[in-house]
Amino acid sequence: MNKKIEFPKNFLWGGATAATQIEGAYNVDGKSLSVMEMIPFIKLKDRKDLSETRNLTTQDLLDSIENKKGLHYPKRYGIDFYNRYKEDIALFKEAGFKIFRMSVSWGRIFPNGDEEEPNKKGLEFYKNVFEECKKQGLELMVTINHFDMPFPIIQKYGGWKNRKVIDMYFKYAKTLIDEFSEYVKYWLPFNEINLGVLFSAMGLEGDSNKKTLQEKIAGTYQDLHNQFVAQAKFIEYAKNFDNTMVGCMVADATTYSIDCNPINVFENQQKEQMKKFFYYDVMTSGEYPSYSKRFFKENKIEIIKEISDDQLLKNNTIQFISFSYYMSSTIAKENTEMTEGNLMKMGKNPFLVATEWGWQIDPIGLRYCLNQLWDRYHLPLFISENGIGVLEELNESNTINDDYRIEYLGKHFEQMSEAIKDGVNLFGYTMWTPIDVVSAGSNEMSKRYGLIYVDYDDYHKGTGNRFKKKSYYWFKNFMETCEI
Ligand code: P53
Repeated sequence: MNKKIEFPKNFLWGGATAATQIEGAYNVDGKSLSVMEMIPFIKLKDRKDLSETRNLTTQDLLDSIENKKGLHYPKRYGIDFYNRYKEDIALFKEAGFKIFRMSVSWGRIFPNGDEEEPNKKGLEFYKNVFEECKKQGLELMVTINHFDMPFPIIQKYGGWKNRKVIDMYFKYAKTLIDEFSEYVKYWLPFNEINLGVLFSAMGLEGDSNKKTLQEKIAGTYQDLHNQFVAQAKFIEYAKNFDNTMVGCMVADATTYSIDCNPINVFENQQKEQMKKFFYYDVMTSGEYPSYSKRFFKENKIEIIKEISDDQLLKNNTIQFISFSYYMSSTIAKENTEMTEGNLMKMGKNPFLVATEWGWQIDPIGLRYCLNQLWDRYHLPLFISENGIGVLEELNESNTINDDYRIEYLGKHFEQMSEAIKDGVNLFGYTMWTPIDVVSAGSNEMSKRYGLIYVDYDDYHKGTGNRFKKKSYYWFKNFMETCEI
């Protein structure tokens, strides 16, 4: 394209990852298994039967501990970042990153959740990683809990529905900020807090298959309330530290009404309220919005609170908003044609092209979303994930000419630049992902997002060696020239 676009000089550019998708080393130095590491790889015949990975029972999870069925659990191996972090961080720096977003694995720090003291070896690993980032001059954004609750907490305490887990989370989060405040400025208490509904189906709610849908939904909102409380406790504590900012992380995806039929337009508004604004509203205002009260009443959902919760939430709201943005979809009251995204179906939009996983690419939807969030909240915004997952193979020159990724990123950057001109206070962006990782939703290595190719297949076979893709060089050049 070769078009110059504008960004503020101090804009924070970088890349994002998550512990269970990169680290591996699932059973070393005292780490416990997290629920994410208990989901087996299932070869997708036509990439349409992802529901199989969602309907795990507690028994499936227990069987996985000793791997009774001889299955492959990709998130136990990641891309071996545990041993290769120095090489990877150097590559991120070389690409021109100013910030690196990563998550800490709870099970490395408090393997059972209820220990008195943190696991020294776990702290040591992250200290080494953070030191390395500091050496390379990378700012850090750390997700405290990126989908990976230690399984012992689910087994013994039943997961988030138990208020004891709030205290366990707080002890874990407090340990992190006590230990690492000098390295980490930006903290995200939970990744994509609005997707909890997916992971409660993966064991967080115990044997969720035995529950009715209504019971599952009600359980999810109770889990969520307890997460909001845990987050507020952390925000309260984080006020003791200078140069620290706590933000949210919501999976955002712009939705449009399928047409101008008022019934569909209103349906879209209601979906937006409960699927995204609800989360931002609670975390920015500390109150449950009025529309949610009606939703809970009509769906017979009763959230059990302690008296002090309301005040705690009110006094401890987030300082910035971060969100992931990959796609958009359409909404209709009655059935409409759907694309098959992993973990969720999305209404088709005839004006957009979808990836092989059914994620509809929509850069203008990002500008729309940025304006929406800025208008509504007037808080600094940060895009903590954005990118494209593709099936890729190294060519004979040991690289990949991923022009589609270059186009995807360039078009999104262009819209971000426009949004900033619209007046939106967007201060940073971490792409998903600087390096190929195991997919969160479909557990594949083959859904590749990286600027850097990693030589592992879906069964973790390969050398694990890293190869720069064409987009890596493009990104590096963009950092220097702002040319897309
Ligand atoms: P994968 C669904 C929709 C939007 C974001 O996802 C999502 C998901 C979960 O599948 O998750 C985020 O790997 C998440 C990352 C994840 C990334 O998006 O399923 O925060 O951990 O890898 C991409 O293609």
